[in-house]
Amino acid sequence: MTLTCADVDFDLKLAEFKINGYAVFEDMIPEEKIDRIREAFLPLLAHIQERETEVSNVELGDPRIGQGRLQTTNRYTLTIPWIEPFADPAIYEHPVILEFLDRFWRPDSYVITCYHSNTPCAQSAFQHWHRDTGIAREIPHVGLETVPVVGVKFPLVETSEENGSFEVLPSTQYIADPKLEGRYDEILLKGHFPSAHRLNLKKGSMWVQDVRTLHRGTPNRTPDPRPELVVCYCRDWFAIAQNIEMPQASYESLSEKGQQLLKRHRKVDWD
Ligand SMILES: O=C(O)CCC(=O)C(=O)O
Ligand SMILES: [Fe+2]
Repeated sequence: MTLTCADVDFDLKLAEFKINGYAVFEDMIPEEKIDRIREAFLPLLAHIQERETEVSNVELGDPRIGQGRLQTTNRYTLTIPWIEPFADPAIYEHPVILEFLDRFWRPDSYVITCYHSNTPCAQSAFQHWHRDTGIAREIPHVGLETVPVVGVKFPLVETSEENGSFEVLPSTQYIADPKLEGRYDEILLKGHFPSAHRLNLKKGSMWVQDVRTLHRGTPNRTPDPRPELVVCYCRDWFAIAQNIEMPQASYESLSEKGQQLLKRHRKVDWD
């Protein structure tokens, strides 16, 4: 059984999100759906692994066969194409996620700006501790109570200490001290930070990430990739240089809610 809105204490989940800087929901996506998505994802990953042998900041390629880059050793970043089975309203219009965002922001006040993935593969290493935004550079240098951008993430496999589960340092989303920015690895690897926490997730879980919360990828010590997909949502007044690409016909086939969420898409010709 998958989770419905009636099963969720949203006030509690919002409090977890506001305090910890992330919130996890289990049993959100049926396992068969995740398995179908993983089967479609692995050839895209294989294509990037074969093509991208040098670390790069730029994602190259056609998203339908593989747009992505080698981010650091054996860790890949791919854009997810807006096609089946990835572009599934059961995921990007998940009622629990939309109810959470409606309450956190305001109904109809946010859009989807990206569909992406992070995949540590065998022999990947720790990432540097980082945020997925720039305090001061992108988000103003104040501890904003309500973050304007979140990532909604779901792993395509169970994640564990062995296969490189995501690590967060809870409650760091409000730190907005320019003197600390850029020094987190130096500080966190030296000092005592016992609240660092691994998100060991069941398949079918989704979690919402405040992009400011400090985190890092960890080594995958298994032979199998650990893919996680992320749908980015942001307030509709927030400018961000990200767009989902899709042809006009795909946009027209979306539900009314889908069209509203994807109104910032960029049209492409995929014939
Ligand atoms: O998926 C992971 O383990 C971490 C990836 C990450 O934080 C990033 O690439 O920004
Ligand atoms: Fe990150």
